[in-house]
Amino acid sequence: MNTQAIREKFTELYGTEGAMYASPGRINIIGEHTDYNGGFVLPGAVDKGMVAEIKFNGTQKIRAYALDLNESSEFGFASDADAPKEGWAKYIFGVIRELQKRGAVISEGFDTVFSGDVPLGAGMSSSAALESTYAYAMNDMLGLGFEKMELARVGQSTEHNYVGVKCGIMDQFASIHGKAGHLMKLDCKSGEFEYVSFDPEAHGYKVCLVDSCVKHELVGSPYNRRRESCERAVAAIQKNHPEVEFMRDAEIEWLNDVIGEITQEDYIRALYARQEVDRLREACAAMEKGDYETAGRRMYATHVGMSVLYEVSCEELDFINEVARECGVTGSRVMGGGFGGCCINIVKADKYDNFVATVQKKYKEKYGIDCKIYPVVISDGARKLC
Ligand code: GAF
Repeated sequence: MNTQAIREKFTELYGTEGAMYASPGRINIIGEHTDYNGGFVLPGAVDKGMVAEIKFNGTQKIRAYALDLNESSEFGFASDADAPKEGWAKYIFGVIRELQKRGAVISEGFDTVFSGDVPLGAGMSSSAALESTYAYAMNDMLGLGFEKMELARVGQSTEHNYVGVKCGIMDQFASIHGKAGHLMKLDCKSGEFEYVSFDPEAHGYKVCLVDSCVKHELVGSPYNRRRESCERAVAAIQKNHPEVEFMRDAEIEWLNDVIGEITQEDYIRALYARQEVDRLREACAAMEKGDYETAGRRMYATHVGMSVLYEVSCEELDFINEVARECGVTGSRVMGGGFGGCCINIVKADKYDNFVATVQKKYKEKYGIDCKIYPVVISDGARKLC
């Protein structure tokens, strides 16, 4: 990441140097849209993320500079009325406000420059990386003493209350907790998680993302409507089974029992969410035995569910998924929130080069766009750089 350029800009703007913090984006092998349904997810942090240089400035203002956009923003942080106009600055503002709501005393503002190499809108959680960078940095610089999970919740609440996306916990969790060479199997209902060693190369596989370069936009988008559909299905099921808190808790028969009480759309959304909970369990069990082929079949099934039932894929991602299937890729599916972004692929090492060349060629022929390939390197989570 471009720490040199951040430092130069920081010195130019503020005439001094600050501390540098970084947080990564994430991949997710399987378990999509399960986090806010109380299910499991299987993310890992990646080698792309956000870096920020920060120094307290003795004023009541935060002066922020987004290096990649060449934009600045200056705002107070005493109340929600101080919210900045710039969309990107709302993430920093939201994190500070959410820390304050949890009792943090932030007595002065700071100067900051940040930059990132997580592709925006690719479903790799650039926004969570930004939130995690500032949440982690403030906790460290001010000695606030928040647990890592609480820092993840600070980022999630920022999305809910200052950005307008009713996201689950996966992205911020992964960005904060990431560990090189490991995935994290998180139970999003209990908050319990375990690190799972992930070394596909040792099993003869490679993992890459194919970025459709079609932008997804979660803000004010159909993402929240998917969540509301699942919540309505849960409310209907609760009349017969009050113990059901999330779709994860429901049997599919219980969902079928209320089919006449909810819309067809709510039904297929909830069905996907419940099926995905099982698919994750099956894929995890298979991968623990080194059976990537079974895990890969579950990934394809997830893609179908996300495309047909949850309707968060798009023509371009369906095309990439189909090319993957034709090339004998072991597992492939749309990753993250959807509505564009990346397909994640687990590929046998000897099929990798052909897949990459074929998908690039066919995608260009069909859509006139160069798709991007990101080899997946599972890396550490939020940290201080210097
Ligand atoms: C987005 C959200 F931010 C996550 O919480 C998660 O729901 C994901 O979409 C889908 O699994 O990245």
